[in-house]
Amino acid sequence: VTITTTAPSGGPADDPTDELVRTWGGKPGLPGWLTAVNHKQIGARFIVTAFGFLLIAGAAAVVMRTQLAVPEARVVGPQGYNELFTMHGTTMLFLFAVPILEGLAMYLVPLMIGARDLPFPRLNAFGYWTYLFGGLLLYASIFTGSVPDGGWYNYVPLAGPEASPGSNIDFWLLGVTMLEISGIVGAIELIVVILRHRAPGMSIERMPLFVWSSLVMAVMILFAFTAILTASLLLELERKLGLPFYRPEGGGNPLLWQHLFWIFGHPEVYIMLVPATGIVSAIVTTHARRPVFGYAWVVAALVGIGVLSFGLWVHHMFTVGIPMLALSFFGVASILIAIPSGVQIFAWLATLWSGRPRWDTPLLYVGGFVVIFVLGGVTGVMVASPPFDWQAHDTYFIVAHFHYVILGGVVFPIFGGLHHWLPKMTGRMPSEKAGKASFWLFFVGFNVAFFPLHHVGFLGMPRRVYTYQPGLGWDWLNFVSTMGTYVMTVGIAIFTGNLLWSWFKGPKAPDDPWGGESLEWAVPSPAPVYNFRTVPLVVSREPMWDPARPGEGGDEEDLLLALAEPHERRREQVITSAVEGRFLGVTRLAGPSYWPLFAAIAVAVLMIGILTDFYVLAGLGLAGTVVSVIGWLRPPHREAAS
Ligand code: HEM
Ligand SMILES: [Cu+2]
Repeated sequence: VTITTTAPSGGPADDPTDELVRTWGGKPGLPGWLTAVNHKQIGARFIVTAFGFLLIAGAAAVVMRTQLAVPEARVVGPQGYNELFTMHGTTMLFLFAVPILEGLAMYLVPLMIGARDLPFPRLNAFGYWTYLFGGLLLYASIFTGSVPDGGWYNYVPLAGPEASPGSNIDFWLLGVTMLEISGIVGAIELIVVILRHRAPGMSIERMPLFVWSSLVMAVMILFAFTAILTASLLLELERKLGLPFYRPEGGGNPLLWQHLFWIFGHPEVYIMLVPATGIVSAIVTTHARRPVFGYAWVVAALVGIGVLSFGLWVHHMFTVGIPMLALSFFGVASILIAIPSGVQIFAWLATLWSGRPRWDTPLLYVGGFVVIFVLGGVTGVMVASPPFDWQAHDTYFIVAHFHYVILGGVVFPIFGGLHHWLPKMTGRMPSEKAGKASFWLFFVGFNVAFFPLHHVGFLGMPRRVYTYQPGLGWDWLNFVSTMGTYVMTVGIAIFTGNLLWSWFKGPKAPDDPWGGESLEWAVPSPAPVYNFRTVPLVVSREPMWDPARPGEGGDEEDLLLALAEPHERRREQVITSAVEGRFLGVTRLAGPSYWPLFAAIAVAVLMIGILTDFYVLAGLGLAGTVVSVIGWLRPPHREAAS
């Protein structure tokens, strides 16, 4: 492959931009939609679908809080309540938080590192379809009347074949298995693109912190999702074939489930939190208009959290009868993780302090995040101590604690990030007025909804109860909490309305509306399908704040490696070295194809076959998966001919 440096534009007849669109674009219409592989299209689908699931899970939460507003209410019964909290928790974690964060990373990371697409575009499309079908499978349980009801943790033996003979738990295990596959696929894409396809010159210490956080998230997903995938498959084997993995009568051990589950389940919290802090770092840098304070410390904190979080899982099992020494070990480790989290908080505060912060909506959401997350961290240190946990275990104190951490720590940054990056995605600006209103309603409503739950937990109210008796001192606290939930719901509705309005009707966005520092702001809004006309050469950590901004052309510093001559119509992407970001060569990426969609359908058929004990169907699904994968790997003859 010849690498030439060319001027950014040719003559009108040979417009390279146009050729690039034709090289990187997809088919028009419905076929184009079904065969799409571009990282921005797939990323946007993840974001939109996950946001839809947030609204569904939020609606389930509103029903639960309405049921709990007054004692002995009859909005739902005990079985309905079990189903609601199971679907709420499962949807929030597996269908909303992780997919939206992976989707944001899929969308933004290639733009931030100067790449044109993710390294395995068809695999990426497959990841989206498995995610969508996994979610639909989970929700299809509504139509068969067997909605998962074992909590998002599905403890055995209650989730085992004897105590849960229906297919409720099978829906959960098989649906979530598809979501796990999708999560792992996304993680592989992100790891490879970050380590191999950064623009030349972007050494590892010039990577934006959002990219760092995406890398840590992806590595964590690889390990954690493998654990839950294993756990679910073993439980499904126990349920369908009677293999005794978790049943003591056959030599199994129910605690094996808890260990495998929490080896995934604890890191899961940080899988969401780490990229959320990456969003926070990006917003703080841009809106404080200053490079982030203590970059190296923040990177160390991200990596530290990633490693440490795999050593804490037993704090979810402090009450199951663990030896004293292990209790102390896991208690101390749980307290330790507050240190890297604190390092990041200080870095952001120092950046804001020494910068010139502009309190636009994204930065407001960051402010809300800091306040709520610190409160969640304080209660986290409290429950990290086993004797305290023995008291608080399974009470509303825990519900309050983890909603402070995940809602404050994850949803606030995501909302800030959506407001921040939406102009790049849609080419239109959201309304600041509506954004600020949504923030204050969400922030105040959240605290009114969840702060009283700490106290009602101390008064002994257990979690996962569908109702309670009057006169226990819980009544007014629950009522206040439910009112707060309604206020928060209005805030979320305004936020959603603002996004939709701006997407279709908002004023046109400039390329760089906030004066950002990283490369995604170098390209037009919305980003063109090929991202960068020529590959940028990176010489600093904040390329957009360099005297010679990339993409403006003219300067030598600015430019830029052209790939194959555009008229050759090859989807090419540079390969660089993992640490220094040295240019190593060029690779070709696959183009649009139906095969990823077929493969995901086949996987869904396999799952439905297992679910319905219809093993011929399962066999067909398996065969279809193999055929589809062969189809998608076949060399693209037709493409070469054109
Ligand atoms: C939109 C505002 C939210 C409200 C009003 C809300 C409310 C609730 C309620 C009432 C419960 C049931 C408590 C019980 O009976 O034990 C619950 C459980 C739970 N929530 Fe939320 N929640 C919200 C957002 C979230 C978010 C954003 C996440 C995660 C990203 C989340 C994750 C969970 C989990 C994992 C459970 C435990 C489910 C289980 O025990 O199986 N929630 N929430
Ligand atoms: Cu934990």
